[in-house]
This record gives sequence, C-alpha cells and structure tokens, in this order.
Amino acid sequence: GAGIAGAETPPLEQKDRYKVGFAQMESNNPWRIAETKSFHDTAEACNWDLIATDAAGSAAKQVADVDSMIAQGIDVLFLPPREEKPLIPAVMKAKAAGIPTFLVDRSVDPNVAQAGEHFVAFLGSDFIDQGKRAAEWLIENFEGEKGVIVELEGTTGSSPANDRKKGFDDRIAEDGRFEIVASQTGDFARDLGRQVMETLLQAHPDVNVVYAHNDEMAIGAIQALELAGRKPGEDVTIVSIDGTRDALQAIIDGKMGVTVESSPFFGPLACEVMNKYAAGEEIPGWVQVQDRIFTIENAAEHIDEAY
Ligand code: GZL
Repeated sequence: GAGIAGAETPPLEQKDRYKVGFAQMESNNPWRIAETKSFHDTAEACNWDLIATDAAGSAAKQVADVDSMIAQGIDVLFLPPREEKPLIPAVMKAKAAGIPTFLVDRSVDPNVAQAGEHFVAFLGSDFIDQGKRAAEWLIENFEGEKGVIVELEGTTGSSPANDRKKGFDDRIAEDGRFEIVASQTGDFARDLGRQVMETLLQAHPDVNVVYAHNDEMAIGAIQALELAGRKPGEDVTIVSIDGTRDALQAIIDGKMGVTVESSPFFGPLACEVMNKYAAGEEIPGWVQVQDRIFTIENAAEHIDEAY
C-alpha cells in the first residue's frame, strides 16, 4: 500500500481510475448544491468513477449510504458528516473495510475519531475563526450604544454550528456593548431561519443585530425583518457566513453587513489531497481552507464567482 509506514489509516493504491464515494448529506441549499457540483466537475479530470449519494438531511441515511458504497467496493470515501456523532459509525466501517476516508467541509467528534487514526484528514475551514471574524467585524463596524443580538444557529450537532457559535460568542463577550438575547437553530435552512426569526422578533422587538451561522438563514431573517417593517442594514445589522450569491447581492443592496467566506468548492482540493496520499506523501490531519471576507467594499467584484 502507499500509506506511510506506521500510519493507522488504510493505504490507497495508485491506479489509472479510482472508484470514489461522495456521500452528501442534503441538497436543500445553494451551498450543498455547489459542493456536490464541484465533485462531479472534478471527476473526469481526476480519473474518478464517482458514486455520489444524497441523504436528504438524514444522518442515519447518510450512514446507510456509506454502507452501500462500501459494499460496492469504493477505493476512497469523501464524507461531509452532517452531525459530529451520528456519522462516527460510517467512519469506523470505512476504516474496517480498508477504505481511506477524507472528511470534507464538516468533521466528527474529535473525542471519538481522530485524523491519522480513523480517517486520513479533515479538509475544511476553521469554523471557530469564522465566528470570531464575524464578531470582530461587528465590533469594528457597529455604531450603536447597545447591540441586542439574535443568533441563528446551524444544524444542531454539526461542527460548523458548534464552532461558529463558540468563535462568535467568546469574541463578542469581550465587548460590553453586546448581549445575545436569543440563540436558536434554523438548521442552516432559509425558510426555517425566516420562521425562527419571526418568532424571536416577537419576543425581542428591540433586536438590532442578527448573527446567522450561514447566508441561507441570514436571507430568511432579512425576509422576516422586512415583513415586520424593519429595515435590515439600517435599523438591524446582519452578520453571516458562506458567501453565496444572494448574500453578496444583499450586501450590495445594503441589507447585509458582512459574510465570512466558507467555500463549497471542495472537488479540486479532494483530488489533490487524494493523489498525494496515493503517492505516499504525508497528509496533515487538517488540510485547512483559507476564507476571505465579503463586505460592501468587495462584494460587487466577487459576485460573478459566487454560487
Ligand atoms: C460549512 C458547511 C455549512 C455551510 C452551510 O462547511 O458545512 O453547511 O456553511 C451548509 O451553508 O449547509
């Protein structure tokens, strides 16, 4: 095998074509659709026979999808685990079947499964840093005396939701002007984000900041605020993460203040890292993606590349 001597993860033999598994969690938002497309677009150039599945938002189905890929004899698995704990069995089964796994865009509970031992590496952003940078933009740009914050959390139990909360909440606590009066999941979804914002707006009419863990929920919150006669970008500051086309447009329209990038385009990186692993190169346990930040200063110049 091509694995490093003493490495714990299964080797990947160098081949002309690879049977590659990509077990997507859902396709209910532009970010997910862009990520899946990135893998399909990479397949031919990377000599992949790609087996792609979609778990429609169910962690249990995502585990079952991995089971079926293992049965089909994939050479390597790329897995974006929907939630940190329920996807552990999929990681363990792939390893037991001698299939090297790369986690993409989200990770699993580090107390249970580790890079270099149970999976080769995590390819993705620093979600704590994304939350921290969102808070820092707010601290630098909020002009009010008191910031009354509603936080819209991502999918419960997912690594981006856990870490974007930690990064933001810890940093914003260092500025006495701000208080997070409510924090609730919108499951990274636009419509649920809108519904949750409507409810929280009733309970906290004095809200003047919304921190959304992703743009889909931020867009939903903007819809709820406008339906209630508020003026996002004027009497409510919106802070978000991802960098979708709709978010960049909302920034250009003056409704959203900032979105910290979280790129969905994992295909090329997956190809590069997999080939290095097959060639016997040492792979760091975390292949970190660097994120830009989009504001009124640069949203217009980047909207054409957005998804
Ligand atoms: C981040 C990814 C998140 C996006 C959301 O890597 O897991 O999931 O930020 C997406 O938009 O649903």
